[in-house]
Amino acid sequence: MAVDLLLGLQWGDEGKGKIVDVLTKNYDIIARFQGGPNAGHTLEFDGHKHVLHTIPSGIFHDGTINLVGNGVVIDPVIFKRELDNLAKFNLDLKKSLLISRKAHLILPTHRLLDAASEASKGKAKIGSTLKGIGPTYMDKTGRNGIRVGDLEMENWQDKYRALADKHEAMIDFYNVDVQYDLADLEAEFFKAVEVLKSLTFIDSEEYLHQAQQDGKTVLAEGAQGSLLDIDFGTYPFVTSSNTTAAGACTGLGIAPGKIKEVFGIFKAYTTRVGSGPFPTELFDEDGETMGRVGNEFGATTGRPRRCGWLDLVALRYAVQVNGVTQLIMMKGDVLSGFDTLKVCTAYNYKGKTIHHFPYNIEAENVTPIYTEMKGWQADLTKMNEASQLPQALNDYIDFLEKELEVPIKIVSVGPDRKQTIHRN
Ligand code: 2SA
Ligand code: MG
Repeated sequence: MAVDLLLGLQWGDEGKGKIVDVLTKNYDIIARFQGGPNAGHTLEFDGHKHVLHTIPSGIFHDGTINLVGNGVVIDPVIFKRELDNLAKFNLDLKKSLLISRKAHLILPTHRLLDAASEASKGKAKIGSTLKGIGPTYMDKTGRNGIRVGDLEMENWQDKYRALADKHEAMIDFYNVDVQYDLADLEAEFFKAVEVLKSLTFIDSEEYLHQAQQDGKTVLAEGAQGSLLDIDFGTYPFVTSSNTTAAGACTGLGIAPGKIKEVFGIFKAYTTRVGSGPFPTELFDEDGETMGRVGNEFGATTGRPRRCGWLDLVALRYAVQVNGVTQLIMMKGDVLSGFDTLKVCTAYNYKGKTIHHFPYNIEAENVTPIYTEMKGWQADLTKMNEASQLPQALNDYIDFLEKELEVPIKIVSVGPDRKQTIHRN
């Protein structure tokens, strides 16, 4: 019996979907524990490319159970769309996709509130994906939310009406230009709720407890990244859930002592989508090259991602907060062709050299201090064994392992399942 976690260590989009898909064969259950359809997990295999938003990344594996945990927020409309996209695979979703009764629902008005809130902030906007994530978690902690389990009750629509009416008043209060036709949105929502109800709702903490008793293995799949954590991220430019390891305990009902491996996944460089500070961000040709070669566009919104050098100050912080036991490095192939690579190992913070991640990383306080390393030229995308990796890449990996004090066990050299190198 064991629960392992897989988490993004940067600002999201590290490639979690691909790695969960690669690791799935080792687990009986894949569980999402936080976030919602703001996530975009991309999987590529057999020439197909799939983006999942709410559904766990083990869905394409026969015999794997996929669980949407209590910490997740679900938009029935987007969920239905995901299901529609899966239809051609003939999966037995009634059996392989289970949903926690305690997961909260994203209502159409939550999405509208998200838009109104962002519009009211002007230039200071968070850069939200506008999926209603913040307002839904606000209703959860404000004790007003509607949960999946409510859909099994007679009177849930009364609860819905009261909450949606309140939201409309709040939207008016923002006094910004948000156009909508609630009747249309609600028709779509209620139709999607019926589809959601055709799936299996469970008391997921009890289910996971039993599964562990029966010797089953669980992989908890994180969404977004550690630097977007509501507590430890670059607040307020964060998402509204705990994306770090502790979130798996509260988002699934798993006791801390049950967690074994914590897989931390990071890109060989750094990206960020949305607003907020980013010390190693590049505005030059190098940053442009990373974005182009790495195809750095949001999987949910298509927004171009900001790119920059690897930031070991931030990465070390994420490794600490999560208790990472194994590292997985993604997209090393994107750095092929650079003569010189830079890695940020410390910050100049208000004139002093520091090695920890400070309260405020705004550009006026923080300048990255870089170590330069030799780049590699070889095309990595056809490689599948550690012995094939160029020396300069091995040096890069050794340097990171020394700085982070955690082994890098997997190096990914392309989006396909097959482009994955295991190191011992
Ligand atoms: P939100 O939507 O309210 O949670 O946004 C708050 C901040 O969190 C960031 N955020 C993300 N950053 C990277 N990837 C995310 N998911 C999608 C993907 C993003 C996309 O996987 O590609 O398609 O644009 C994600 N979700 C939230 C967001 O940019 C805000 O800074
Ligand atoms: Mg993503």
